[in-house]
Amino acid sequence: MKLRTTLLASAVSLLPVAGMAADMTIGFSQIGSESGWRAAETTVTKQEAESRGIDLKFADAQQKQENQIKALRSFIAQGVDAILLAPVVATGWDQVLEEAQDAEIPVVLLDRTVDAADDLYLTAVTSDLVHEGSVAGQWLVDEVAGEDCRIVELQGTTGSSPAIDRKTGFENAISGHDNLEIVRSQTGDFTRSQGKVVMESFLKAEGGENICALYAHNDDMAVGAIQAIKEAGLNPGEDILIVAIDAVPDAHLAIAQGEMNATIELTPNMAGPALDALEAYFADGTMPPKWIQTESKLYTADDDNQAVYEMKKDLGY
Ligand code: GZL
Repeated sequence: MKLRTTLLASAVSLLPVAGMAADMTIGFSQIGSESGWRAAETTVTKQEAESRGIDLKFADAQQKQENQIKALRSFIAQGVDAILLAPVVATGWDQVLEEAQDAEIPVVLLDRTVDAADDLYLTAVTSDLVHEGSVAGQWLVDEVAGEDCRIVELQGTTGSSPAIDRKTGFENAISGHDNLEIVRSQTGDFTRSQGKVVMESFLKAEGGENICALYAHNDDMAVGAIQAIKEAGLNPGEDILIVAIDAVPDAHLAIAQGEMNATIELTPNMAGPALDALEAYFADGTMPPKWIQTESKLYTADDDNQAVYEMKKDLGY
C-alpha cells in the first residue's frame, strides 16, 4: 500500500496520516552477511518490522554498493513508504538518495553513515564509531601501562564509515603515548576469513614475538586472527593482546576462555529506533534528530562473559 497515494488523494497536505505502521511497506537494503553482527542486525530488523505489522522488502547486496543502488531504485519503483539503508561505503549515494527524495520516500540510515547532504535522509541510527575506536585505544593504553607495544590493525571495509571512524578514534586515543605504535594496518573487510588471512601475513612479516597487540575493527576479524595466532604457536590474549568491537557471542566466549581481552558492544537493534522515528514521522510529521545514537559498552575479562555469551548466543548472530 503506497502511503503517498493516500496522502495525494487527500490533497490536504503531505503530512502522513496517523496509524500508518499497520500497512507500511518498507524497503531494507542490507549490506550482506559478512559478520555475525550483521546477521543479528538482519534478524532483529525483520523481528522489529513483523512486530509492527510492517511489510519489509529485504535486499541483500552481498557487500556491493551497485547492488544497494539497484535495490533502492527498485524500492522507489515499487512505491514503498520508506527505505532503510545500511550503506556499505560512505560515498556515491547522492544520485539515488535524490531520486528517493524526488519520490518523497524517506530514507533512514542504519549503522553506517554517508558523505551526503543530510537533507537526503531522514535520520541515521548509528553508534558513535569514533568513540568506539577511542574506547579500544584507551583500553590498550591502560592495559600496557607504559610498556612498549607494537600494534597490528585489521581495518573494516575500505571506505566504510566504521573503518574510517574506528581508525580515527583509536589513533586519537593512543596519540601522545609514544610506547604504542601501529606497525601494520590492512583491511580484513569485516570477515573472519580475511581477518585470518591478513593476520597470517602480519605474523609472517613482523614475527609473532614482535607483535604486542591486535586492534580489529570488528570481532569477526579478531576471531579469524585468533585462529591464525594459534596456528603460529602463540597464545592469543596473552602473547598478543586482542581488542575489537561488536561484542558478538563468540567474542564473549573468547574473552571467557582468555583468548581475547576486550570488545565494545554494538547493538544489532538499529531498526527499533529507526522504525519508531518513521512511525512518528508518518503519524504527525515529527522530524527526528539527524543522528539517533546507540550506546557502546566495553566488556573485558572483569565481566561475566560466559553469562553474556549464554544470553546472546540465540539472538540471531
Ligand atoms: C558498524 C557496522 C559494522 C560491524 C561489522 O556499525 O557497520 O559492519 O561492526 C559489520 O561487524 O560488518
